[in-house]
Amino acid sequence: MKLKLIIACVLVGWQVVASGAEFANAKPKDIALKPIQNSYRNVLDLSGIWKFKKDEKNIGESEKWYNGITKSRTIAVPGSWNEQFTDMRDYLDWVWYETETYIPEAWKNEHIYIRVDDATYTAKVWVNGEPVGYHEGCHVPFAFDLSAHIKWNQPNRISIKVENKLSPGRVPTGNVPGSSFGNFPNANYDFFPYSGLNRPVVLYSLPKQAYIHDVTLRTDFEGSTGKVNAIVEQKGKAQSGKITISGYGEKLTQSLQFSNGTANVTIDVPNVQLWSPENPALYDVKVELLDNGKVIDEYDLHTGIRTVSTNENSILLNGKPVFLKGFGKHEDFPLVGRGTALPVMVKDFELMKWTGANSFRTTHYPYDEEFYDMADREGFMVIGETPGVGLIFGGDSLELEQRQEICRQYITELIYRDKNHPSVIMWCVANEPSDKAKLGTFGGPRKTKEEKQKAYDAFAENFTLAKELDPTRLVMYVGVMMGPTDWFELTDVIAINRYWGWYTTPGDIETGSDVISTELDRLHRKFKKPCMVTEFGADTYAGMHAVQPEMFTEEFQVEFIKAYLDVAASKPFVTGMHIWNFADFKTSQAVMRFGGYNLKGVFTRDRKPKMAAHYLRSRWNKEAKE
Ligand code: BDP
Repeated sequence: MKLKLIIACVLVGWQVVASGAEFANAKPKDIALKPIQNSYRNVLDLSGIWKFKKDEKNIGESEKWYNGITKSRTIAVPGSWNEQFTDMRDYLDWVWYETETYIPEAWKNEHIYIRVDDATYTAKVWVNGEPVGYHEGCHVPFAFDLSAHIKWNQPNRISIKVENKLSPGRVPTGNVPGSSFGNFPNANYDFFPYSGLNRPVVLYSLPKQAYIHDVTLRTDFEGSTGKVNAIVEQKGKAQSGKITISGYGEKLTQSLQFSNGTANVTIDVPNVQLWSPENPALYDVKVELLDNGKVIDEYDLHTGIRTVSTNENSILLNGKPVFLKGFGKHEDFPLVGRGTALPVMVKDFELMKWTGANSFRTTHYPYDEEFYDMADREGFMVIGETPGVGLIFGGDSLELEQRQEICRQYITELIYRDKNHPSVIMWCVANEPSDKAKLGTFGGPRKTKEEKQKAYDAFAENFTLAKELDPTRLVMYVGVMMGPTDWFELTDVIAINRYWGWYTTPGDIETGSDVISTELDRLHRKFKKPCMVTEFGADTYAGMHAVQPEMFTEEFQVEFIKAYLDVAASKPFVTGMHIWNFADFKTSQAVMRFGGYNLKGVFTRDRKPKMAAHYLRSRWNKEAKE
């Protein structure tokens, strides 16, 4: 208890030092609704060319760079800085971004917010030289109220200081002492630690008198009647509101009565069109706030009516077993790094559909929000993952507490942000967490019994939080080879990443597939839950061939994938197979990463198909017809 208190005090102290007393911490609830443009709300996208400057010595604040940076260079936002400059590929320390904008006169009587969709890893924001807020964490948005800092009829300066240092107290972790990962930069994961403002920065306005702060839609159905439960939260004091659901010949309106700022209604939708990959039926949802009968705010979104559950063998969508065919992916592309690149996103959906896939996991962090809208429309089942990759339960207790804190924050931010997407059927709270005392999944001593229990309890807390925030979806984590299996007690689906025949018994696909087969049987026998292999694959140098399959050739990749898919097809309790990876991607440098790339893509990094992509296309499309 005493220790907990000390840790908490140190943590609070750390935050004050790190963020400065005047910087407010971001509130996760403020990102619950994506900014939209309609008659009551406005959005001003600040994407474009910004000023940029390195701050290697961290002197920017004492030299007041927030009053304007001098001798700056030019950077594109969104985009990762590591790709844009010849001297900054491995630079992960402090930098400053700056832009200026006028704010429309029409926003004068509104709340004005800034939303940064991704500042990896920590960010401090100033407006017109005044501190506004601080956020820690990668690939999740944050928002701050700027209303008090705006200047009218003149440019407003927005300064954002960002760094992405790899450290054991962060999630994902990096620079862990004694780590056996062995890569540079020394991240505890293989994808490249792309840094900076990877996604758009927008300003947006919300009506002054009252605005819709959150909308949570939960769906169900009985017979041919769909049920949409809507929980609407307002800020301010609108007298009442209404919600309208329309689509497929129906237009259903219900009034909203608020008590302590929240209204809760359930709407019956007759002759429901259920959402599924075969029929991604979406209904329009309009939420309005009213004052004396006059509309004062409106939020527009969509919903797909569907349920998700499991039985012993399968994930059930709308009560029927589904098989998840697809990939683990990355947001990764030449020149943009991890930056938002909408044509690449559209192409990826095109190619996934071309292979016959119906699903993907947002490995290893939440993606740009456009992905989820697209998945809703295109009928993809998504496993939404937090940035909890390479999570360890070793280190000192302060680091442990810091990691737990940020994991809880990520789960909250992820669920607040993505909860209304019918495509998202499962939350993944961590990829390959390890209970070893040291880092390096394959190295390091196992922890003592007490330490293991502590790790289990901490991990269980994350599951409980996810279930509390969203009782309607499945919750899982992904287990690592040779990792703890007792943690599967916590999950709805047993998900494992396996490379038998690649990292072990390299080149021997037959032995590898025997091992995965036995292991799947054992896991299912023990836990009686549906199983899926969330990663399996082989590095493949596009254009390398051999008559007899040999590691790194296209033939080997096809045989490896085929062997694993055949094993899965023989087991009725396997509910999905995700190939690692959709496309080759940039990594830190390591002996196992030729040229600084993970080459397990079935497409090359520039999206050309390897033989395996053609193989999947013929196999998965044939299966769809059977
Ligand atoms: C898995 C990780 C994934 C790696 C993959 C690999 O989850 O991020 O890229 O191994 O080694 O353990 O290719």
